[in-house]
Amino acid sequence: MNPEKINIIDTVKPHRCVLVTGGSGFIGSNFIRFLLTEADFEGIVVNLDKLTYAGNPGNLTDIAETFGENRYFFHHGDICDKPTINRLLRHYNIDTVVHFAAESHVDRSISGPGEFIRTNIEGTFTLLEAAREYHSEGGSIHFHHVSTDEVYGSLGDSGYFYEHTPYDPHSPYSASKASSDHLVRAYFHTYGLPVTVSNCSNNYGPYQFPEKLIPLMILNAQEGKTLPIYGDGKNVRDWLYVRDHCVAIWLVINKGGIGQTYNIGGENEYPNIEIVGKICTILEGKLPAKKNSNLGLAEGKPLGYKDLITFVTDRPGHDQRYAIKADKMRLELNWRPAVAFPQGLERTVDWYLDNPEWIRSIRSGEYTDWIVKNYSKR
Ligand code: NAD
Ligand code: TDX
Repeated sequence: MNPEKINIIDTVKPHRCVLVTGGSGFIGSNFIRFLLTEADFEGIVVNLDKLTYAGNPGNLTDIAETFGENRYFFHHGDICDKPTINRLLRHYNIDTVVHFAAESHVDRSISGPGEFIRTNIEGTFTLLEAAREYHSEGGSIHFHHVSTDEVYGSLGDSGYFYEHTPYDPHSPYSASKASSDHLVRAYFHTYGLPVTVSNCSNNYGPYQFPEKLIPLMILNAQEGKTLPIYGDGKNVRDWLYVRDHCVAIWLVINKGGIGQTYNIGGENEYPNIEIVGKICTILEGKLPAKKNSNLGLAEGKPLGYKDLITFVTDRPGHDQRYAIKADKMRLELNWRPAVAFPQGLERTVDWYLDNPEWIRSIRSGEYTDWIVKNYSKR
């Protein structure tokens, strides 16, 4: 039996229609694929996505072909647009909202925090207001909010983040996510809106936009570009394979306590420099640098992928270490991450090597043309 196959049939509530926000992004698209192809779920998925630079309908082309017009519906829209959300909730009889939509990249939040405040705080508020009204009219709804461990701040060499760890966000991104978490819990306490919240560690896997550490390093190395390491490279992150995260979210929605928060971690802590070293080693095995014409063989050029590593100025306010103790997930919901890091990282490298067309489309931004093609006719 495949140990990664988790049977949650006995736990599934009779969901009919799930609204996924940000379903064209990295985790959202993996979640929709999991729900429609692997989970014990027979309902409908509605994906509401604004298709920012990070949202790509190409992440779900196969899903749209297989389930479109039947069990998968895409709506191009903004979570700050309340009339649209009101219409979707009622039209589809939504009973579950899984809220992924966000501005998600810390570096972008440092150079331009405004959009983070708008989408992550105002957008979550708008969704909550719409859900509250729908609920007060008798609509049965469960609101699951997807958040991050960055809300807890930074750890030293020891210790872990627990659900009860006080919030101490340091970047505009984490401050905006912290604010949205508080709003979600406030709607539970004040209005009785049925909510759950999950805070997870760094995800990795297929379809991640190549601005985040792992895909950026895979693509840069493959293309013979420098591998920029912020500061001394000793900052530590805990890595969670995206499918493990999707399984955990679905368990929380089906078995989690209403009003409860669950921390989801990968049990995979590594300093950044080690991660980049591992990526270089895997790539050397699959596409030896000496045979990669992007690196060049001329004198003075790099000999191997590790020679591309370049230490650069540190990220302002760079959190030192994140680490989650996922005891509550383990003890209450019997969940543990199934994918070991070496296996997950190799799978991820393979996926990026095997999908040059996806990378080309992401790089060209041509998926934006998809919006024009599909929506200008209206
Ligand atoms: P992502 O940046 O890959 O995708 C975000 C998606 O949201 C995109 O499809 C984008 O088009 C959409 N979006 C942005 N603004 C929108 C708006 N105003 N209205 C509708 N759609 C909008 O993000 P991700 O990495 O998949 O993260 C998903 C969620 O998980 C986020 O809430 C993030 O904070 C959280 N999270 C991510 C990680 C991680 O490692 N990636 C870790 C912890 C938590
Ligand atoms: O080029 C780089 N060089 C580098 O050293 C990049 C892009 C990152 N880094 C470092 C910064 C971090 O210590 O690598 C680490 C990981 O960076 P990111 O991939 O940007 O992730 P992080 O800042 O940890 O935040 C991520 O995890 C929590 C997601 O982007 C968030 O959405 C999530 O909430």
